[in-house]
Amino acid sequence: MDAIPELREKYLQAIAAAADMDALEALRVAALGKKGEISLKMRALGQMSAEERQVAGPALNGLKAEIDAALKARRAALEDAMLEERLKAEWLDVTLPGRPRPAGTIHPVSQVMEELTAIFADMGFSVAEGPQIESDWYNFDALNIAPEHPARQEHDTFFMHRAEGDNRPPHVLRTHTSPVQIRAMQAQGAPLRVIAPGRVYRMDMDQTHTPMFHQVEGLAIDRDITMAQLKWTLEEFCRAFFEVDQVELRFRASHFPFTEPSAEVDIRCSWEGGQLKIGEGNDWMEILGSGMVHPHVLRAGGIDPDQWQGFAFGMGIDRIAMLKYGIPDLRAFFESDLRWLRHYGFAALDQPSLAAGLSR
Ligand code: 2NL
Repeated sequence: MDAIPELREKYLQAIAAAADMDALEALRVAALGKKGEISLKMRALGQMSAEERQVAGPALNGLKAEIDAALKARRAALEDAMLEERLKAEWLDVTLPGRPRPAGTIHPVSQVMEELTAIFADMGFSVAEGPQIESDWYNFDALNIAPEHPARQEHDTFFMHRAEGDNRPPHVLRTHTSPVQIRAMQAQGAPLRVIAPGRVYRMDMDQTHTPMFHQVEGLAIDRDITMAQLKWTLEEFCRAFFEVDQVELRFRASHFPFTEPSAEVDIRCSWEGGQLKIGEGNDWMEILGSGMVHPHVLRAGGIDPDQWQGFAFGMGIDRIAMLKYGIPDLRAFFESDLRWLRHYGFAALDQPSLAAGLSR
């Protein structure tokens, strides 16, 4: 076995050179463990003479203390180095700007649907929804549209394919959201105040028409509903929707199968330098159709026309979105062009509510 100075030299050198905690622990065991070199030497003190012991004892104790201290110092140094390493690896600049996340936008049609829903909700209308594939009864017959009516013909309406021998009634892609209101009448009876916003389909495709577009219809039924209330409701809607203090509406006599009398509604506006202003000027722009619900239609909805009457109206959502937000081309609405969506889309947190000041 080595003498004390050799042991001292050997362990102090090895400890100083230990590369990690495992190597250090192995050295501790080799020197000071139960069967470690220094422990064995201490055990051997018993066999020595008193004189020998007096020299060897303190020397061994001193060596043990020295090695203990060297182990502790090396452990601390290794721990420091490890921490230093980690800090280097996990370094983080908290002043860097956040990474941009791709965020979608709200389509102008969705935005406008939310806006008009909030406005009509404030006037006591609830939202009704229904299927986009309808029987021809709900889409036409119930609305007093005769079988010979041109709107029914193949060139306007998308008919669902039917296999030979299928005897179910013909079904169509709804050409307006009126059938939703027929269903609302049947399900809820009178009195009733609903709007029906949604997708509708007509076989039409040019600069200003797409085969799918969006419509909102409204229906108010009570014992003594009048056209004056229709006019007030529409004025109030236009004031809130277009965010102007003054609006003026003009009713022009018209004809729809489902209303009698019927009126097309124009709004006072001006077009100057390609800029539309609502509520002022000397132009009139048609924005919707309306009228008093035809007795046949009330009856189809299960409502007695001798007890109840109502007004109804319908307008194109895509068109009023274009007017309000100055969007020039209808067809771009449905092309899913990301640049268009980013330009005309709305932030998800920019949702309308009357409390947020939509109405005035
Ligand atoms: C237009 C004209 C209109 C209606 C829709 C309707 C619905 C029921 C009963 C009676 Cl359930 N009428 N809807 C009434 C008048 C006009 O739409 O030009 N739309 C874009």
